[in-house]
Amino acid sequence: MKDFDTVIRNGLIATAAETMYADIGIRGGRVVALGQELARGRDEIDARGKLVMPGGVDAHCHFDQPMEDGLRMADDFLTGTRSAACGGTTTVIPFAQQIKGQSLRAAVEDYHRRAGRKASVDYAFHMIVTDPTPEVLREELPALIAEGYSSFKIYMTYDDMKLDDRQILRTLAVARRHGALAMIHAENADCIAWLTETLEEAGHTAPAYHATSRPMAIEREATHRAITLSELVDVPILIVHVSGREAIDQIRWAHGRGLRIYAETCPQYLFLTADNLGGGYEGAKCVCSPPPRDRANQRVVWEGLSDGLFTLVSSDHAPFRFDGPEGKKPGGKEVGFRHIPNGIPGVETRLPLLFSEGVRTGRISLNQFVSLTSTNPARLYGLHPRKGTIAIGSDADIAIWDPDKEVTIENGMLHHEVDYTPYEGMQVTGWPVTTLVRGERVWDGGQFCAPAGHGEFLPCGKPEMARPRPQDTAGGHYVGNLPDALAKLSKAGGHAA
Ligand code: DUC
Ligand code: ZN
Ligand code: ZN
Repeated sequence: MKDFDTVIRNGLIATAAETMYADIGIRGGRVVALGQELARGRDEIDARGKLVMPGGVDAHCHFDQPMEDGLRMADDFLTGTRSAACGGTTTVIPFAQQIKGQSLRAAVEDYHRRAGRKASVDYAFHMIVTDPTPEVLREELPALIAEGYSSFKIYMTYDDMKLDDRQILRTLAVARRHGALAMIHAENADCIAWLTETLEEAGHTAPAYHATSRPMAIEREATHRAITLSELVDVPILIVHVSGREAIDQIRWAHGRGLRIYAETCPQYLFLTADNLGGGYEGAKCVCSPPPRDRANQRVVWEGLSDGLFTLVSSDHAPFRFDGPEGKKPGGKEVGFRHIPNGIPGVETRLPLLFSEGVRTGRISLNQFVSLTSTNPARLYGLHPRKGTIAIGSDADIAIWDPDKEVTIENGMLHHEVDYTPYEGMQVTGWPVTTLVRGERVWDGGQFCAPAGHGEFLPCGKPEMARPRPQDTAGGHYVGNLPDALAKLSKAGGHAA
């Protein structure tokens, strides 16, 4: 009997912590040996001249999320995870969205039905809390956190999803008490509503005005407010899809005060600008929120990646067809920017874009690349060390890269169901040539080759990174364990948080 199911030889392994030449022995879907001249495996992969990295963890993507009437996401768990695998990503974390009036558990159960046995890479769920009723906050959310849904997103905008500040505080208090990580979409809803009305009154409804209706200032204000709410409750939060300088300034300010504010950015804020929303209705292809900014903001986002301000880079893959009545042309019509579904595809291009423009140009190191795209998201969401690293005992989720492969991105080569990519024609160097999920090849030699339904659901642990600091090490400016104090009060018959 062979010692190993698979051995990957002669590659240069890069993890978040180190870079080394070693062979990897895989058995039963896990890494069981790292060393030189390992015994032969049933399957042998020669990675000479290649980079061997942990598969990507895309911790912010939207697949088959329930939409308002007439709209539908182009990717479900089958096609979304296929696209992920072909771009070197081995774990995805999409969102189980609570519809207002629905129980959170019903939303999670519905999302499991949608996932079915369709996925080819492993997946966990974040929740989206849109209706934090007393029942949801007291019973459902704590129970679901304990069962492995240990992160949730809160929106400060979108009429059907937004929470007001008091609701956010109450929900953050639950995150603190039960060890969950809250992700915040930070844009000011009332400012967007007023700017949208004003633009419409002036007849400005083309896609380009989507960016005008959501300027940097409204993201800056909401980012600062989210930081303040997190400070009041004394719980770490993650600001998702940070788009530029003014939001980054707020996060740097918070870090200067010792607050644990994590930050995520996405390729659209590094590679696109608001100009991509121009050019007539074609601009609808790049309508997403927050919108891409300008070149000066791109540079500031790159600096934030280089100097460690950002914890992770996710795709925010939100797939809508351009030429389709369920996508960017609702009912088959070109509509005003208010009615264009927000979101762009990117689960397959996230890693190659960042590798090419980040690592190959020297803006970030190879180890930072692994941290930002795999190890940190796994740690942030309670999946590490099973995911996000190459170590003895970890799942054999591995992407083997040809670092010199030159690729011109075209939608025809991608594996999503969207009929365009915002990155059409961009030239990149470096692409994953083989992807393994728990030791099985899912992408190899230019072919998607995952066994049907190979992807497994991953219950998430309570993330260490979300753990509130003990009271005695918190700075003098903290309110302190206010939720705990309130819990004591409520036990004594007082008012509950
Ligand atoms: N913005 C979001 O908040 N979610 C999905 C896509 C988008 O553009
Ligand atoms: Zn968002
Ligand atoms: Zn999103």
